[in-house]
Amino acid sequence: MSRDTIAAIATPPGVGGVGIVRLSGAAVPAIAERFLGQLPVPRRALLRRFHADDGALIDEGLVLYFPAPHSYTGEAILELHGHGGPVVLDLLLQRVLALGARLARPGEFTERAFLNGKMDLARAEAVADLIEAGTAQAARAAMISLSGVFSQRVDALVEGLIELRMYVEAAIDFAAEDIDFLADEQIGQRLTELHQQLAQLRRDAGQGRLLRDGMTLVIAGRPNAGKSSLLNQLSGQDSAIVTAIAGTTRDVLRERIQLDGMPLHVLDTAGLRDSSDPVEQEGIRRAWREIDSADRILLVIDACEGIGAAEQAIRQRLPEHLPLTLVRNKIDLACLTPGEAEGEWGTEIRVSAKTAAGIDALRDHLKHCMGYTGGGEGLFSARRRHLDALERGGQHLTEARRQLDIMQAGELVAEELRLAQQCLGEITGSFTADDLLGRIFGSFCIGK
Ligand SMILES: Nc1nc2c(ncn2[C@@H]2O[C@H](COP(=O)(O)OP(=O)(O)OP(=O)(O)O)[C@@H](O)[C@H]2O)c(=O)[nH]1
Ligand SMILES: [Mg+2]
Repeated sequence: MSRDTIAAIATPPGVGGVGIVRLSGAAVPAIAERFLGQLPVPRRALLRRFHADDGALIDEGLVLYFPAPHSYTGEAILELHGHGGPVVLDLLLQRVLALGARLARPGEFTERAFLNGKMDLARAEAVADLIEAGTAQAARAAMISLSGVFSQRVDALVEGLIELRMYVEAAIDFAAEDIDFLADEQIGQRLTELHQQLAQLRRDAGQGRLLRDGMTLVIAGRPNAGKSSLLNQLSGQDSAIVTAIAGTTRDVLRERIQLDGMPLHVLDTAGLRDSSDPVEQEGIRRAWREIDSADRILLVIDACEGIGAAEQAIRQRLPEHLPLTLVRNKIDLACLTPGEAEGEWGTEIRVSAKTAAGIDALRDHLKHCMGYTGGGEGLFSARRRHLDALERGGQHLTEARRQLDIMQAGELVAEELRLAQQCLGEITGSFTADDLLGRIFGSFCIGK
């Protein structure tokens, strides 16, 4: 493929011990020869002098040359390691641009690696996630994705879908001969297996996304349940106003905290009740808005009062599938033991936001919900884009099932399988729209 030769400063702006200018493309050997006098020996660090076009010495440093196709991008790559000053690096960059390279766009090196088949799209995204990782856990998960764990699981599912499609399509051909292969148990069984695998992958990817973006946790409940006190305990700060007056909190309060290296966005909201005060009404409206986009909700109740009609009503109104943790607060007044326990709604956490009893158990519970495993083994990073693709893939499998069971329509089953396969292909990039690539790589840093 003939493309421009691109160049960029690959190290961050500012001063540092070393700064790197990187080039990739077909013209790299020619540029290297003219700039350095001769083509460097491949994959060997060599000390060279860097001259301006008038012969003045710009810098002295190491050069590294990777001939195509054995490089990060799959094209010829040259790296110039100079001294890490912005002026020196800019002079080096201007020089190679004058010799025929053009300035690289953000992420263009990695985009070329993808286009040249060096890595699939999910792995390319993991490169950016690794660079941008805000916590050690997130970095580890990104590295696991980068090594191909996520992609392999997607590929295995795609393989399974292809096999099943072939089987269904063969069955359609035989149907002409009056043999009903669609009634074959195997098709339904295999479809169920694939659907389960996809659901598991969707769950794991969901955990991976939480690691990358953090979990948004909304604290909700009736007025005076102790929501603001709980936010203050979790954040370790006196962020929210706490009073004995019901209806204290109106605005949504946000705190970003870390649980063993995992980002958590905790939101305190107005107590939910019927109110005639317009300010409080607005607070309650905002509380519901946050609840609707939360990853998990902490429903706080007063242990002295227990679960009442108000809590039942709140639970009814929660978005379907929104995970919920019941927090029984004020156990210091109700004389309950702190920590995890089984209650009417299943597992609940008993705490005192006043004495901090049970708060560690709540933290452990939240870590567990986010997929914390101590070492972070196995957890791979994922993005919302991937979850959407898995979601849509799952819907096509549901539809395939319906076509099989109710309609006995082989062609439509095969078509749904094909669509599901296409959704999964979007994750690894075997099936992509051009604007998607622009969006993904455009958010990378320059020089990567
Ligand atoms: N004894 C005891 N009192 C608590 C506890 N948690 C909160 N309180 C008290 O309960 C009252 C209400 O606490 P807040 O944290 O303001 O409750 P809230 O749910 O944010 O209330 P609104 O903002 O009005 O919805 C305050 O007087 C707190 O001191 C607890 O665990 N034990
Ligand atoms: Mg409050």
